[in-house]
Amino acid sequence: MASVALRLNSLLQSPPQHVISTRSPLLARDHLLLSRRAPFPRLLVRASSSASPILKVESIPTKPYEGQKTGTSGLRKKVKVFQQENYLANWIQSLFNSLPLEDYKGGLLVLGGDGRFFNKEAAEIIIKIAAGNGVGKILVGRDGILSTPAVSAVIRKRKANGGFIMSASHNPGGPDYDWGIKFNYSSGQPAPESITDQIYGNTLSISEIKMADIPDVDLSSLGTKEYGSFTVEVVDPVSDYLELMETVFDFQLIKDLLSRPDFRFIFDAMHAVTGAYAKPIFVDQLGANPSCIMNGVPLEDFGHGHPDPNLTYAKELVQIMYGSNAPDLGAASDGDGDRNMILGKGFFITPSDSVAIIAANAQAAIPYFKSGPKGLARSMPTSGALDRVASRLQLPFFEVPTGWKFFGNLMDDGKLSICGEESFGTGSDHIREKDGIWAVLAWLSIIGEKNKGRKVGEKLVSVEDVAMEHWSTFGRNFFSRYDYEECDSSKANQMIEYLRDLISRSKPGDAYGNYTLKFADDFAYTDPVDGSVATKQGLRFVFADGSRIIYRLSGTGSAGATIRMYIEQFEPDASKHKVDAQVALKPLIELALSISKLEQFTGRQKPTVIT
Ligand code: VG1
Ligand code: CO
Repeated sequence: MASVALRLNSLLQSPPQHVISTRSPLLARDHLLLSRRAPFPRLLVRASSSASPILKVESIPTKPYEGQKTGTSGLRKKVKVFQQENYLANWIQSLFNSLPLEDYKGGLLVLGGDGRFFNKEAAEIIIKIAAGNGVGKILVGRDGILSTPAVSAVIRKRKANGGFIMSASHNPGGPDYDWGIKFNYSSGQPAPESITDQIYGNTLSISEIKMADIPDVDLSSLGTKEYGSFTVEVVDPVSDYLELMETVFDFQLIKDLLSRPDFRFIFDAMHAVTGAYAKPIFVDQLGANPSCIMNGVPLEDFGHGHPDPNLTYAKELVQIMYGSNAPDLGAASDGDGDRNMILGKGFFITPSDSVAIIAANAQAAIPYFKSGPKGLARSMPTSGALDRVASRLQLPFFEVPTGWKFFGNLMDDGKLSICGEESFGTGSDHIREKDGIWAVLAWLSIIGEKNKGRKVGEKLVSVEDVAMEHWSTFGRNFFSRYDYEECDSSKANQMIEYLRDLISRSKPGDAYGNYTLKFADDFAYTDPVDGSVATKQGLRFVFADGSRIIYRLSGTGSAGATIRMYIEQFEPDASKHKVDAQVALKPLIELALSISKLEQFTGRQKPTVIT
């Protein structure tokens, strides 16, 4: 690979006989004519029969677009925005312009996505630009499918230089909805802000796209295609990921649970990417009944759904789990398979509790953690339930800003193995992304372990029992999040500025209703590994009894502004643990609405989603 890289390198740097300055109609026709001949790629790219391959690269002039700034997780916009001429190409080329040459020249990249509308066209654009910039090989999931955790797993297993994920995650898909692109680095983690800021800078001055003149690649069948010095390999989207899961979990333990006649499991793939993983993993490997998979076929528009596994958007599953004769464990995952929701019979596990419960039980139930987790971490707005587990298990603990990219350094440095976000994200250092299927397997392992040896007819330890037992040991952190989606941006910003000003004037000891302020701030984080600093990561009001109110603007939306309001209060008294979170938190929620004057600023009387 290295010598090919060098040759390609010098070719790309050497002038024009191999480089055509613009696309011409003649070229397009040539392209068509040639593509009917076999084997087309060799004809086009081999200048001679010698071992020295030449890939024809076009230089396409382009103009910058405004607003290609990466948010919490990748660049997300409406499909129609991405369909503008060169919009995606500009961003991809700007990415290559931002990476050090040695990170991709002659190197290996991975490409996959959640199967949403526009992925097919996007994959072809990305492949051609990767080839045009001298990438040696690209591994693509069949039909362009790879979940976000699977991309991370493939990057790590194949020692790739990085990878692209074509997904707007939990945002809806289809011609009128959202599309997105994320880039992950060589340990499989989302690109850090130092890179995404550079990409954004480059999008503002881009003038040229380097695109290889190769035909569209057929991504529907497995195998390798060579285009001179550039290779495309279409891989099975499941096998590397499944292999990894087998090393993390005790599959026999889960099989034993799933084969019990007194245990029923249901998984809602929400017509999103985990549809491709659910049957091979839960049914074929773990013996679950095929009828346990709902909405298992990935669709370009997620069946008109909003592939966000929460109580509002996964309502079909929620109805089943709260209905009569509900299964024992219900789970769902989002568009790109990195989020998860866990439900028991008529019982919702908040993601903040889920990560704490997984961490507390990991050593007993999951072979990957047989020596115990190295450390625990959560995003700032996630409840403090995990902090209590860390302190009891005497583990290093970290609080990072919202977004999975902040966990990667801690994992690479051996400081962290289990972490989570309140936004239905849970995961570990087996990869560098949150992982929906992993979380479901973790819960199946915990329930399996707790019921090991129980005879049919004996009462099983339920999801609810596990949560109650956890709360009686650690206390309960009541938590809720209110989302106000698609607010008017300027009004949402005014509210945030108003709160910033209030914070600058606040001091410890101030009274807020019945609560006494401990401190209020705008969360900033210094990465303990590389010293990088992230500021303005959420406005916090922390009270003397540990209760918290947090406000942030979402960085993943594609229209208007989404305000997120997070509320948390600790309750040590076990006799109060069964209270509904909305009831327990009512006074604090009212205080949060009044402090922020949210209704006054936005005109919204009700949130769009309550978690
Ligand atoms: C949201 C969540 C955040 C998560 C991010 C990406 O970001 O709050 O915790 O990491 O989505 O998740 P924001 O900025 O909208 O609050 V995913 O599943 O979209 O990759
Ligand atoms: Co996601």
